[in-house]
Amino acid sequence: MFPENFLWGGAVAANQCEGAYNEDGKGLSIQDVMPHGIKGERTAKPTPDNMKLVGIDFYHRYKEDIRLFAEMGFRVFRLSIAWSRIFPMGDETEANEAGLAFYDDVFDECHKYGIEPLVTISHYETPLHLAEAYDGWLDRRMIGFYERYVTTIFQRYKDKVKYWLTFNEINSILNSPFMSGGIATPKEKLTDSQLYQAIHHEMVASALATKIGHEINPDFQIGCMILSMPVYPLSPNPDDVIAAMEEAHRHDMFTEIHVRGEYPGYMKRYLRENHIEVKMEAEDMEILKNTVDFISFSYYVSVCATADPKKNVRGEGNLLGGVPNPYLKASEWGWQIDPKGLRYILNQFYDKYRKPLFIVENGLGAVDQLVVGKDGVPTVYDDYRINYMREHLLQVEEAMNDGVPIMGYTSWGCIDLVSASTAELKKRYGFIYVDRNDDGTGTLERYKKKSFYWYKEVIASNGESLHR
Ligand code: BGP
Repeated sequence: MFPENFLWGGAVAANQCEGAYNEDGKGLSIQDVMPHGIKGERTAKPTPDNMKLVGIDFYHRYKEDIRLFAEMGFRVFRLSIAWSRIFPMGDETEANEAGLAFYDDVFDECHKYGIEPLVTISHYETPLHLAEAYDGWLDRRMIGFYERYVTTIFQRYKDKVKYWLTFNEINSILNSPFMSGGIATPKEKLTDSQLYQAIHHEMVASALATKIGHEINPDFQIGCMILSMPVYPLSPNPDDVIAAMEEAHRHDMFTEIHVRGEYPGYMKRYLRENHIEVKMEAEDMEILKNTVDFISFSYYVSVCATADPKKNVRGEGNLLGGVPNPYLKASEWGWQIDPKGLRYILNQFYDKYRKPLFIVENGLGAVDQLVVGKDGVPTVYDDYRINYMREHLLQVEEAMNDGVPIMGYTSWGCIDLVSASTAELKKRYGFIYVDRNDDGTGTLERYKKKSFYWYKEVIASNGESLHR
């Protein structure tokens, strides 16, 4: 049974849907020079093949989109604020009023329908200038720029936004230092000491945001946001079990620090044994003690780990990837589908941290076929997406039956948007189809898919319809 106050909704990120990349004083963000996602080359300046420059034009069409979310019955809408709309360069002292006003309007529009905004403060959209001039989070001064940014938005929206997430998938910096951490130094040249230094800066900044937010409005609910990925041992061999544990620890560290306010022992050991040096200021340990109110996470895939180097061959999968599981099928993009992994990770999070949980991303990226529907209106018969979501939501219910407190569920890409990893539009997640293609064609019209009506029913019945 889903509780009465369960927050049903959907999620997007500014850089993947807004477009309007240079309007109303917005500065460039790192996404504006990433036309091909995480694997492609960066460009010197924005190029027309970059689908994010136009996105799905949410910047101009948010009223229509929020109305459609309301029609589905959303109680929450997760979105991010584009940092470079508020501070175009990132290091200036004056905020851009036009950027602030835009989000005022978006939040007002949500409240018009009783939809609670859930805001990611930094979702893979560091101002480009901060990447180029400071090497992103490698530089300790980033903490100050982020502090100014969060203070500005907390003060501005203190009566409009209650739920906040400090950094999207903060642990993804391990694999995508540019997209996740704005670190311009190429990944191959980055030393482990630099990487963990940047992580430390982000952890301090995240804790500082929690502190500042609670001072500005004690009712704020501030969470961390983790890319979750259950790691199973590839075999019952104890060496594989330990390999899985150690792989999980690399990511657990992020939640651990957010919840307990200090580095865990296994991390200190990892740093020591790998001769990784991280400079920490005296005040950092105090700042880290500002712990989060809840844990939020994305869930798409599980992976396996093995101690056998011959079998340790990584497959595709979200930003991180791991050894494929022989028992699971994969999506068209090679991401292995594992609904039970969601129940497993929910239990794991709660067993370890005893904090309320929020599933803020989950969904299926697939190629959709727009066809003429029975009523003559174009639609997509996306039964594959419905099945995927039903299977996952039933496991959410299982976890709640296990006693895990879950605040809500926001499906990823509730309206089609540009993919983060590959920058494609053809990888669609939405309940709402957007007529826009990777060659830049399309009217940007919105069409309801079959899953739109299905999700509406799930919300209206508070999960009951999942059993029909
Ligand atoms: C997560 C990101 C999102 C989102 C999602 C799906 O890692 O937080 O921004 O895009 O994955 O990934 P993709 O867009 O690569 O299919």
